[in-house]
Amino acid sequence: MKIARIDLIEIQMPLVHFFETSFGRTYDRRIILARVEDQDGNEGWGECTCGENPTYSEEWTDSCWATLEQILAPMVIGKEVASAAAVWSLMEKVKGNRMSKATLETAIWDLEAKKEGVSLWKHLGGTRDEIVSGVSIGIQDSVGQLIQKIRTEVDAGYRRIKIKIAPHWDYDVVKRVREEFPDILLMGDANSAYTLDDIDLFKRMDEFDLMMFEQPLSHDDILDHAKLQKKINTPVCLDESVHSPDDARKAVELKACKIVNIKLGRVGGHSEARQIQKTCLQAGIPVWCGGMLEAGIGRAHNIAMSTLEGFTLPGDVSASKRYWHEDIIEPEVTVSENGTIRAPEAPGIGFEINRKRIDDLTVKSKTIDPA
Ligand code: OSB
Ligand code: MG
Repeated sequence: MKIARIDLIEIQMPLVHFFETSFGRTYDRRIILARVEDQDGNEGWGECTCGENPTYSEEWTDSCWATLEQILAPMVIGKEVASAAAVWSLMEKVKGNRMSKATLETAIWDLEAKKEGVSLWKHLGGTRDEIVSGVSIGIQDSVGQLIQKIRTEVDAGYRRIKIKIAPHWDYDVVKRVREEFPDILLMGDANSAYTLDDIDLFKRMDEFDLMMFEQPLSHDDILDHAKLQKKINTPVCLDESVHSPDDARKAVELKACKIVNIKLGRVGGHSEARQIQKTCLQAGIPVWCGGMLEAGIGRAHNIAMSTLEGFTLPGDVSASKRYWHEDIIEPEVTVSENGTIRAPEAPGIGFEINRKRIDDLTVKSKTIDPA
């Protein structure tokens, strides 16, 4: 297929409720969308999963826009590509910038699946038509509020509760939550807020029987996580530290974690994600799909990836309405009362793009045509 046109679109969308992690609060999202068109007018959509600040990763909205507009889109536009799987190599000489790359790469996977008239999840090789959904609940103003939120999500059917932890919001909070909900699948995500000096705290938290501690230590560390994992019973799960198939291989070899969170954006798109999934499957490491407060297009890509073999743990992909008053896809993502999401049968990502909604939210756009 020939990449004939790329549109970059920035939308701004307020969250229904702020989302707080160890690195701060988000109230409003600034999201870059990519629409890619081939020579026959088929289209595909991707969503950049970066944040508004370089706090989760180095990439953020304005840096991704510049990288996409000035560097990556020019590398892809006008090119004849054998398949979506070949897009990664077009951008390979650019170091890092995986969220920016994933924006275009995932859009071209959607385009290719639509062109072939097949759902993206089947096109990727997915093995199940339903995925199991969990929720991620940010740091709240009080433990009472957190418990109330957890109650709402458990009652809605979500199958795993992830709470954010940070040095002012850890042992005592988890203890209260466990007392209230002794039997739920519960986990804590630290977003890199601790160091090996906190090893005793993690040992003490073993008593809460959590499914995992997600990214307890530095965003770029693997070795210290291996040291921590050796000292505690609760599985360590890596998020921020795994950017590439190579990172995953090293983490597995060093026994830095027993679980991996795969984020499509962080790892650079579907091709790279599939390699990490394969590495983990071979090593017997379960994986799950992490979320980045995505709007509907990102959510739809996450659903497709989550149908791959090895995604055996409930992921972060939850209903659109938990984040948005109105999403940018139709229908919006919904979750059944047993906490599952059905992978759609329609071609590509399987959801309609709500162009009117996108237009209403657009703050800037740029078309890249072949030179
Ligand atoms: O670490 O998983 C994370 C949101 C923003 C940045 C980092 C993370 C998160 C989440 C949100 O936990 C999960 C979701 O999208 O529901
Ligand atoms: Mg995380």
